Formats: sequence, structure tokens, C-alpha cells
Amino acid sequence: MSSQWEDKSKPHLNIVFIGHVDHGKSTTVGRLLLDTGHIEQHVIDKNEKLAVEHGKAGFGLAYVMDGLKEERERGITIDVAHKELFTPNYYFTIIDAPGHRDFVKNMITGTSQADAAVLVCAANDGVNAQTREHAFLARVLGVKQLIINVNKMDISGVDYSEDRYNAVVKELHQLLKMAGFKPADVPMIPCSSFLGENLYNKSSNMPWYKGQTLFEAIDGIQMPSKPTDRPLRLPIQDVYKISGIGTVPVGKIETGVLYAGKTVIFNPSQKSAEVKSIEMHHTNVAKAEPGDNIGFNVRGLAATDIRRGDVAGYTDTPPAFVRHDETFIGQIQLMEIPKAIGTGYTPVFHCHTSQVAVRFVELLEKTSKGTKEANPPFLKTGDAAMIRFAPTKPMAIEEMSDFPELSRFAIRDMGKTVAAGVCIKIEKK
Ligand SMILES: Nc1nc2c(ncn2[C@@H]2O[C@H](COP(=O)(O)OP(=O)(O)OP(=O)(O)O)[C@@H](O)[C@H]2O)c(=O)[nH]1
Ligand SMILES: [Mg+2]
Repeated sequence: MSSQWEDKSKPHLNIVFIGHVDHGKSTTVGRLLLDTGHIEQHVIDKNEKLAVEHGKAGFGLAYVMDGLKEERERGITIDVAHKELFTPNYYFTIIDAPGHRDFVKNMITGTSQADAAVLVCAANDGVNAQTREHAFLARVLGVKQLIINVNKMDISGVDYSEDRYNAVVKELHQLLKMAGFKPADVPMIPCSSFLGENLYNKSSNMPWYKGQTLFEAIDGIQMPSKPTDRPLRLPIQDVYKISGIGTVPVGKIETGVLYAGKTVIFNPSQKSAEVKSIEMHHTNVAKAEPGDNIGFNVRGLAATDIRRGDVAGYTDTPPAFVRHDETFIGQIQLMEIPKAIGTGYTPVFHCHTSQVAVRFVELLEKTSKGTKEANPPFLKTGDAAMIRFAPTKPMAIEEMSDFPELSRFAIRDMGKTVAAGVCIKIEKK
């Protein structure tokens, strides 16, 4: 079945659905596709029958996105899945991310491909661990526009209560401010994804809500203009070796324009090659712009010469990187750390598509509850700090003033996001 708005020449955006486990991300996507005519009711009916057989009644809508055997049996999303959604203004690729804390890595992969995000937060549960973690990661990974679905308004105990909605909105406002989003710019829509209320069809059970539906909010996304006039920056997500074609790196362009025929350099691998061809949505294109997820074929490089975490740029304006014997200064905000941390701490930094263990070399300054302290002995939850870092191997990162898109990073340790930050200055040797 095709949508009444189907038209692939419309502006294309990637939108990721994020939030705590079980809050209804996959159900939201399934219901949105159903109510907008992208899929038919009999598909949901068939899914629901299967769900009942697995002892997972109610998961018929979620099964649209949860296609893996293990996902269906456990009733959770494990890996990201993609679907197309057409609206009057846009052609979207929907990315449904897992909420379970064991699969945050997959959520990071999905979110680094996205321009916008829908954060799903169940009204009965409110802000939870991965609501927080995902909001921080979305900001770090460059999501520019956020929309919030305050979901499960129908559930017993919530019963479409405006007071409960307001209480959750208050929690969300605090979270957004901490994560670096402006709450006033983030629509917060009370929904029941299960029943299809305020997704595409307006709800008659919440007459107190006068705002837009989720579909209207998604269609109304205003994207900032594309930074096509900047130097090229293309973080590499993966590198494929395709027989008959050769080496094909894939990734999403952050800034600048990639042209077929030009030579690019991959840093920190420091390998360069000519771009033979570019492919987007299975079509050959002569150039690609910021926001485009593409694969491109390079001449004369083996798939092992370059890797995930490299950034491609032109040779006259090459992507910056920090060698393992160099340092950079970063400003970080600590989210949740189990114990105090000091110099020598070496967690994993996630910066665009790269993951590198980075050592805390020197604590330069901390701000704790509004009070500044130079050279503090340690840091704890809630602190902001300026730190000198040293990566354990070469790492592509840019200074905030040059490329804000590539300066942000998340710090993860023992399966948890403990902090988010930006690179202020690279100290080259
Ligand atoms: N009552 C009610 N239940 C809902 C609603 N939305 C989702 N659910 C239920 O919540 C459960 C989880 O839904 P999912 O869509 O799988 O949640 P998810 O956020 O995708 O979960 P993960 O991907 O595993 O993180 C299912 O039983 C859904 O039927 C809603 O609006 N109201
Ligand atoms: Mg899911």
C-alpha cells in the first residue's frame, strides 16, 4: 500500500524514535504508519495474532518494526529498523531505536543517522534512565529538532489526566535544559499510541489539549539550512567491500558537499582516494549534501585501509584529529557516575561514529552548584568541568568553534552514559 503523500522528490529527513524501554516507540511507529495509510489493518491483525501466540498480546503494532525472532519473543526492540513515511511536506526515513539499556550501542548508531527525533515518554512512568540517556545522546549526536510523545495517556492510573501530563512535562523540561535543548522549541504531545489518539487522529478524550497532533508536529519540522558552504565533513559509519564495485564507505554528510570525481582524505587513517561514484537511496547521484545518508565508491583503497570513525574531507581542508600522543581540552557535564572520578579515568568516548578510550589527564576546573574550583581533586554527579584529555589511539574530533557538529561527544563506562561534552581546543604537537 502506498501513501497519498508518496513523492520521493520531497525533501528527505531521517527521524529516530527514542526513549526508555517499553514506553511505546515501536507501537507509535506502527500506529502512525497504520493511521496514515502506509500499511493496512490486515497486517496489524496478522501481527497481533502472532503476538498472542508468543504470549505478547498488544504487540501487533510494535511487530511492524520488531521483525527479528528474538525481538518478537521478548517483546522488545534489539536492533534499529527503518521504514518510509510520507507527509505533505517531507519524505521521512523512520528509524526505530531500542530502549533497553543493553542495546544503547544500536540506539547510538540509529541516532547518528538522524536529523530529528521523537522522544517517547510514557505518562505513567515519566522520565526514566534511558529517557535521560537518550535525550543526552540525541543532543550529542547532532539531533537538531526534538518532539516529545507523552504516551500511554489511556493507561489505567493516568486516565487522560491533564495534571499527570503537566507533571511529566515538568520533569521533561528539566531534563531538556540539562541536555541542552530549549524546552520552548520542543512540542510535547499527549498521546495514546495504542489507541491512535493524537498521533494522526485527534483525541476526543483530552479536550484540554489544544495543540497539534504528532503527525502535524513531524510534518511541521523546520530544519536549519544545510551548511553546504562549509568544508566537507563526512563521518564514516561502516566500510563495505562489494564484489564488482570495490570499497564502499557509508555515512551521513555533516557539512559541505561531496562530489563524484574529487579526491577525499580519511582521517585519522590518513588515506586519500578519488570518489568514483555516489549512491543514495539505491540511486546514483553526482553530489550529496548535509543530511544525506550515502554510500560512495573510492578508487584504489582496500576496505581495511579505512574504518568506522574516520571522517572524510577534501585534502585542502582535511578533518582534524588528535593523535594518541596529543591532547585536547573539553568541557563536560556529568550525568550519573557511580563514584567520584579523577585523573587516569579512561572511559569510552563516542564522537560522531567513532569510539575511542580516552584518558582524563588533568582536571583543569570544575563548576559544582554554581561554584568554580581550579584543579579539583575529583568530580562527581552533576558537576561541569574543563578537562585535558588524551585519546588512547588517534581520534577524529573538531573544535567547537570550527565544526560544532563534530565537536560533541558522549562518555560511556560500564554500559552507561556518564557524561556529555564538547571539544574546545585541540593541542597539536
Ligand atoms: N496502554 C497503552 N499501552 C501502550 C501504549 N503504547 C504502547 N503500549 C504498550 O507498551 C508495550 C511496549 O510497547 P513497545 O512499542 O514495544 O515499546 P518500545 O518503546 O518500542 O520498547 P523497546 O523498543 O523494547 O524499548 C506494549 O505492550 C504496548 O502495547 C499506549 O499508548 N497505551
Ligand atoms: Mg521498540
